[in-house]
Amino acid sequence: DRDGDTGVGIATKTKPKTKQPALYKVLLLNDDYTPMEFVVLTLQRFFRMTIEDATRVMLHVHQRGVGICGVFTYEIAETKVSQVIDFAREHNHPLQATMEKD
Ligand code: TYC
Repeated sequence: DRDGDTGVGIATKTKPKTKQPALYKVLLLNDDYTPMEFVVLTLQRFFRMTIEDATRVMLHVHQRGVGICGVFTYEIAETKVSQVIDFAREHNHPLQATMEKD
């Protein structure tokens, strides 16, 4: 690009900047104490799952140790992790969640 007709050029290159945001999986972790029913309720409340999907995810985590609740942008994923951990703590359950890049 050029600056008028002084012959002096100023770089004004613009970039089409529509990058996809990085995505993060929210993971639920198994433990020996949190009641299955509470895990199902948590998945329904914060991940808008049906009771069927929530039960499927809960049983997967119970059997395999870890499972995916959903995939979100960074800030949303962080919020979901906090909501799960805070909700569990309020009810004195050790349920834990974490996030990792997709
Ligand atoms: N393992 C727990 C129990 O037997 C149930 C459970 C499932 C806990 C999933 C946490 O993320 C979890 N009561």
